[in-house]
Amino acid sequence: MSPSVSRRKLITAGLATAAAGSGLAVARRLADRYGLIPPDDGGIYGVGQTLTYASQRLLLRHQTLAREFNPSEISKVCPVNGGPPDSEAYRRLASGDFLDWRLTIDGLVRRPSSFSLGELKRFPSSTQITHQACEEGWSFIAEWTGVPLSYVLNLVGVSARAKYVFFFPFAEKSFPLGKKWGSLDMPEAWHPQTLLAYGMNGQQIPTPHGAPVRLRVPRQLGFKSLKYLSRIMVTDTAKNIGKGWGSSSPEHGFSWYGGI
Ligand SMILES: Nc1nc2c(c(=O)[nH]1)N[C@H]1C(S)=C(S)[C@@H](COP(=O)(O)O)O[C@H]1N2
Ligand SMILES: [Mo]
Repeated sequence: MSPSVSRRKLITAGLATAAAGSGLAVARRLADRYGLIPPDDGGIYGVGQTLTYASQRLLLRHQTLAREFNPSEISKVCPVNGGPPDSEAYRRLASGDFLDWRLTIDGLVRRPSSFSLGELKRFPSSTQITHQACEEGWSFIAEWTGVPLSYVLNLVGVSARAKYVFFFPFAEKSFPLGKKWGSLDMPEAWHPQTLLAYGMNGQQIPTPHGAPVRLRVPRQLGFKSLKYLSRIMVTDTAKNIGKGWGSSSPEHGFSWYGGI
C-alpha cells in the first residue's frame, strides 16, 4: 500500500468515524483541514452534502471514468431542459451560425484568451457516448464531441492557486451572470471526460441543447453541464460571485456538487 493510499484511508475513516461518533461538526472540521468544503456548505443540504463531496473526493482521487456506451445505445429521444438565452446578442450570433461567437477565458491564467468556434474545432477533439441524467428524473444517452477542457486550460496556463473554474452562459436582462451559471473544482475541470462540446450525435449541437458550445461533465448530474457558454473564469475562491455558493443552483434548491 502506498503512503498516499494509507493516508487517504485514514482520512476517510476519520471522516466516517467523526460523523458517526462525535458529531458532524468534527467531520466538517476534518473536511475543512483538507480543503474539501464545497462553496455551498451550510446551505439547505447541510453537513451531509459536505461529507458526500469530501468523501468522494478523498476516495476517488484517481479520476474514475464515467461509463461510455455503444453507438446502438444512443437514445432516440433527447429531452431538453432550459431553452436558449433571451438576449439580442445570442440571437444575432445564432443567426450568423456563431461565426462571430467567441469564448473568453480569463481569471487566474497566464494568457487570458478568447477562442472562436473554428479555433476550438481545430484543437484535438474527443468523442464520448455518455449518459446525461437530470435531477428531475429523466435521462438520455448521446454522443458528444468537443475539446477536453483540460487542453484549453493548459493552453491558457492555469495558476497553481486555482480552486474553481467558473462557467457563464450569455447574460440576460434579469440575469447579468447568465440564467444558470456554475463552477467545477479542479479535479473535475482537469478530468479527461470533461468537455467543451460543440457536437452532438454527429452534428453541431442543436440550439436547444446548448449551441454553440456547452460543458459536458459526465460524472455529475445534468445541471452541471452548462449550455450556451460565453465565458470561463478561473478563480481561487467562489466568494463574491453571485451569492458566493459556487453556482446559481443552490439558489434554486440544488446542491453545488452533483456527483453521481
Ligand atoms: N445555460 C443553461 N445550461 C443548462 C441548463 C439551463 O437551463 N441553462 N439546464 C441544465 C439542466 S438542469 C440539464 S438536465 C441539462 C439539460 O441538457 P439538455 O437540454 O441538452 O438535455 O442542461 C443543464 N445546463
Ligand atoms: Mo437537470
